[in-house]
Amino acid sequence: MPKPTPSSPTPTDKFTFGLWTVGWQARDPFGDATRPALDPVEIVTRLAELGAYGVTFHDDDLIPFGSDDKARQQHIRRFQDALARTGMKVPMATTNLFTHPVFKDGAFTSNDRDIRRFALRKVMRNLDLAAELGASTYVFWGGREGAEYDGAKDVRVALDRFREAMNTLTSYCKDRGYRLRFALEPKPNEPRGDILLPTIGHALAFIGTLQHPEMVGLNPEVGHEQMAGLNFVHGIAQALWHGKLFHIDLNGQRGIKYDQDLVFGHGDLLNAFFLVDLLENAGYDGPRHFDYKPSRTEDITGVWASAAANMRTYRLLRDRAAAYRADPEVQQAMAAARIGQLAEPTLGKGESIADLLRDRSAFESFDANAAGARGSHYVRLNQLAVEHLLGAR
Ligand code: DIG
Ligand code: MN
Ligand code: MN
Repeated sequence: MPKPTPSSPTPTDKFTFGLWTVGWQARDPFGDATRPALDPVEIVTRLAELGAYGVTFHDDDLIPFGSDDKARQQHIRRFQDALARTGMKVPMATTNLFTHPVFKDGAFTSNDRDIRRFALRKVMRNLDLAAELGASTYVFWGGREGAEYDGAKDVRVALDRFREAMNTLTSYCKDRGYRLRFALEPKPNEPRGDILLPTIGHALAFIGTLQHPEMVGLNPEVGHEQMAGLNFVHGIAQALWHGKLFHIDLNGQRGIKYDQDLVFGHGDLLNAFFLVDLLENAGYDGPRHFDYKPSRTEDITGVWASAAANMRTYRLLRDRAAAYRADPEVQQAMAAARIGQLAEPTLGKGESIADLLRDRSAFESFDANAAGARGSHYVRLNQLAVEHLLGAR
């Protein structure tokens, strides 16, 4: 029987939430808000009570767009007091470059140069606040960087402007000694018909062209890759392989449809199981950040229950994945599937191409039919994972 998972998370689990998640008033393109706005101080307090480690925010989540300096300072001071009182951290911050109509055609890649300059200044101001609050990661989700019509945006030129923005902002941080790393968050579409840097792969390629690529990594979101029909575990594995998993947005998505931002695990649960297995075994030491929306159907009680559900599901999956790896039958099934053999370099130590060409067992006398008849036993291995996930082992 699996050992019971303690019900309450603690800050050592490093669970964090965006202010905009539990604070979402549930307004959508087809309906008004179903919930009242929440005070950031209440969000910090309630999430701390639930066992969270920290909160993250967009500038406008904390300081309403257009606030004067006096109001700005009051909002910041109240937030800092709540952080001090609860011990909650702010590991990540980001900029809202998507709500105000000024950004309707993008921020860094708006066709209007004055809007691009406004966007840069808006980010710079929040980079200052992020550094002041001790954040280590700054996320860039280009939700409005894109187009609905192929003739509206020359993507090559838009990428020039996106790169110019990244180079300007990384230089801004370096000049000020901010120990912030940037994390790009890919998404294929919504709210734009097509968003630039739509997947982990596109973003990785873009990072390689930047002036300070060492400062820029990824903040992949579960549902965003899955909206593109991609396997999130594979994407995270490649992000880790490149050393570029700087942060992560955990949530749930049920197939290729609008961005559902469900509770973590409430979408593809088996993929979530292997994601937690990967994060816990690959040495990812960043926050386990939930970027989700409490469903519009929920009342405020449901909002806090959904926040707790994210953390409990992650902890349950972490325990089930540990039991899976510790299970002798799983270890036997892994051996039968020759999982370990993949880690063995294909060429022997010091073996040259000439050596390989001389090795007749590699080609001339290789029995491809016999090799092709081997079984991989992956189904047995996956069934064991399913049984651990179901608490049946
Ligand atoms: C949406 O998935 C985006 C925005 O909420 C924010 O910019 C980013 C932060 O994780 N995720
Ligand atoms: Mn999303
Ligand atoms: Mn996100």
